[in-house]
Amino acid sequence: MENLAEGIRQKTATVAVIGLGYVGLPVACTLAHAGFRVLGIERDPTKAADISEGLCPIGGDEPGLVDLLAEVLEAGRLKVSTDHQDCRQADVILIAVETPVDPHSKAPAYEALRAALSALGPNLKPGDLVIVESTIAPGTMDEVVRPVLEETSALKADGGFYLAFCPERVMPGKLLANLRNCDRVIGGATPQAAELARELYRHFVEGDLDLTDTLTAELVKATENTYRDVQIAFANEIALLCENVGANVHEVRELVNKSPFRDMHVPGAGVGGHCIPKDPWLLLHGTQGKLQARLVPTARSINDSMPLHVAQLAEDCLVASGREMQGAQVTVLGYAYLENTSDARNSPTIPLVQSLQESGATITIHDPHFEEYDLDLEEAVSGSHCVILMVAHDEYRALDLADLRSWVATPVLVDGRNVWDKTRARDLGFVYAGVGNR
Ligand code: SAJ
Repeated sequence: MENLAEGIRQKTATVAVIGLGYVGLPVACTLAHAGFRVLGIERDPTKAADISEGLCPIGGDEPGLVDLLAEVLEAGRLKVSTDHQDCRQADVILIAVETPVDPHSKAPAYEALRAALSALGPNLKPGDLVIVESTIAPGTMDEVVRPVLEETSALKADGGFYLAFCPERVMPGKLLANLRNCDRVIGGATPQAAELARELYRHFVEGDLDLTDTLTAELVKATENTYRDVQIAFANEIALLCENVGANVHEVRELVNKSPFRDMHVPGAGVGGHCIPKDPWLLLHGTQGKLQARLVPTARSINDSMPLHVAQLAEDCLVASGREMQGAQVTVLGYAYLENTSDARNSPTIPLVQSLQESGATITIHDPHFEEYDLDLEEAVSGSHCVILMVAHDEYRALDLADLRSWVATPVLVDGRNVWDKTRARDLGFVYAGVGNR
């Protein structure tokens, strides 16, 4: 153990990162920038080739990542391949592959995780350190990760190799900043493994590094994202309540948050991304059905219902303007799940568009962060009977409502992210409805 600890302290240890996505690529670049020799293992050959060429597959505004990738490739400290055998050269291996849930059963879909573990196992050497960063259901380190690695490596995780779980806390748009600034939880299969992992994260994490066991660390990550989902669901329910009584939820929220110990989240058109919509199911999966959870699934259903609520607002506004959804031209502003990103994983716009199409509307999607939707805004809106804002991109915040008014055929505006002022919109002649502000 001491040799590896020293190798990590002196940055003479070689690090492999399996999965070069939103989590793996920034980590690989950051470790290479810190001075380590890093092997990036990416099973998608096109993506691996692009990254080797310095083409960053992560779109949207990602401060510093493109330059950092160029720097570490230039310095020869990051090498990218599709071959898991290269892990044989590494002393530390990080796993950052996707861990979705099955859309129907909500059970974890660990295909990518199991594939990475099975490919790594035969290339694991005695004394190596394996760190899982992907968000997983509580119990997965003991029930899946450890058994697969022990079986495929013929080594034991209590001394043969070291095993730890250090969940990522990255967010698109802040990938490198979050890596540096966020506190991190490190769960060790053994205390020694946690210590070794801390040695690694010390090189780039300026936040706290809290050591614990793997089950606690698994629970911390799944719980912190479920906490956010439940908080957002509460805000969305208050938004629906405000619509019923004719109040503005955003004014209510602002004043609620002035009272001590309140931090009401922002209601809106839905919850997307690779994390918040699925991590609650990972959390519940850990209970193996022993707990009859009520709050967490209810929060999920409230947040999943918001895009359909936006569709209903649009229908109501069209009817108020003497039209129907059937045959209407509708323009949807925003395809991403989060503002100023090009990430559409579980985007609320997807179920919205599906619902509108099922009601007979013709849809134009506009989003400057996606090549296929990066249309001229005036053209995308011209002739439209209804404009629905789903994502608060800067481009839409900067839009003058008077211009929008002059472009549309029927002045109907549905604001899913409280970007525009209701009074101004109505003064311009729009039939306006906002989530929580009708
Ligand atoms: N949203 C709301 N209201 C809010 C906050 C968010 O409707 O008050 C919506 C957003 O529009 C988006 C979704 O929820 O559609 C998720 O937004 P997010 O800001 O949570 O962004 P993520 O999913 O990229 O990041 C989350 C973060 N988790 C927490 O803040 C607890 C991030 O710190 C995690 O690293 C990330 O998940 C992850 O990778 O787990």
